[in-house]
Amino acid sequence: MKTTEDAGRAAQGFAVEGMLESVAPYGSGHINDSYCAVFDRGGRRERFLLQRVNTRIFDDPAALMENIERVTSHLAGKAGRADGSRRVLTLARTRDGQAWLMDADGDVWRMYRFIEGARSFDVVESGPQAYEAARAFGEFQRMLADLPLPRLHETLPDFHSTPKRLEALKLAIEADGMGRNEEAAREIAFALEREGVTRLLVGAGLPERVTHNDTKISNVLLDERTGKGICVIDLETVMPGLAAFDFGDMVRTMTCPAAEDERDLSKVRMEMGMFEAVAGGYLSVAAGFLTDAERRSLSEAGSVITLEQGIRFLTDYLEGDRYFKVHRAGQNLDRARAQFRLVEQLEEQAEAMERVLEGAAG
Ligand code: ADP
Ligand code: GN1
Ligand code: MG
Repeated sequence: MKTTEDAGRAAQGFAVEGMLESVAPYGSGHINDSYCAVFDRGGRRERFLLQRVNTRIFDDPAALMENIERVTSHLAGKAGRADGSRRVLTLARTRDGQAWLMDADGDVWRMYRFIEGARSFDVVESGPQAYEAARAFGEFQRMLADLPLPRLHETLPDFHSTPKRLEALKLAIEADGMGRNEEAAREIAFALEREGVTRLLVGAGLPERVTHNDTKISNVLLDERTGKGICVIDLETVMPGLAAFDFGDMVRTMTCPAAEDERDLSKVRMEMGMFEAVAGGYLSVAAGFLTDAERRSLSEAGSVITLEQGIRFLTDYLEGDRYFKVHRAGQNLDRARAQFRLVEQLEEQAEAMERVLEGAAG
């Protein structure tokens, strides 16, 4: 377990002018540990977002950070000079000029300049917010479409291989290592009944492009004053993928007004007006580059990716909560239940979603 003092020591390893004033835990991600580090530069405060990379999950930090360096410098090259530093994450360099450092315990740290006057949301609050977040992720895909070769590293191989996620669930069920199968019997049945759905995206011959792969609403910063989407963050999973992976995770997190672990399932709804906003925002940019097959794949994307996320939470629950951070007992099962409720909603409204996509811009 790392302490805030460890984080403070790591922050000192970066070449930032001024004195480190404070370091405090920040954000609500499920994987890495994030901190806000404040430096005092002669009376002027400068903030940074310091992160300890979860190397249990990302076991090749050099490859991971090489991806992030390539992606951020490509994006920075495209951002206009005015406001450019707010539109792209900027890595702080270590004292010896590297993009990350390893501490004495083998923990890996990196630090970004803090983007001020912007914030992320854990739960979507309005249509315009969904539109802006989706547009920002569309822009992100557009700007990375001409990333020069070589292909990015697959930081987590088969990350969105929904069939493999189902296989992993089956292994967890077979092992029943924590004796939790019985409590999750309904959710297990729900997932196993949908084997066909898991094969709708992967293996369908869709083109590979650079995708973000973790496009939940909390991974985009919106300007506090204008509400505009300004910067896509959390770049760990940026790698080769399908446009539908990103669109599907937007549908999962931007069309439903309930928290990811909501226990009152009557609150877990797919709101058509929000879906229109997500489709409108994303396609306002992506209509310009998607192939016909990619565009058709968007109608199933929400169900597949929401099902996949539910399968992942359920697997982790059965395996003893080893992957996703939990803050209370049963949280991963609650998360899985909420995802599966949303899958039902998406299934019920599939035709209406298709009509929206057919009628959307482009
Ligand atoms: P995790 O992988 O744990 O989700 P993120 O990279 O998404 O970590 O960061 C966690 C939170 O910190 C984000 O939801 C966002 O609110 C905030 N954040 C991340 N990067 C920055 C940044 N450069 N400037 C300001 N806030 C940031
Ligand atoms: C994790 O890091 P964070 O919290 O943004 C996970 C995503 C899941 C998400 C569910 C590397 O994302 O794949 O969709 O939780 N990231 C990784 O909230 O597994
Ligand atoms: Mg995040």
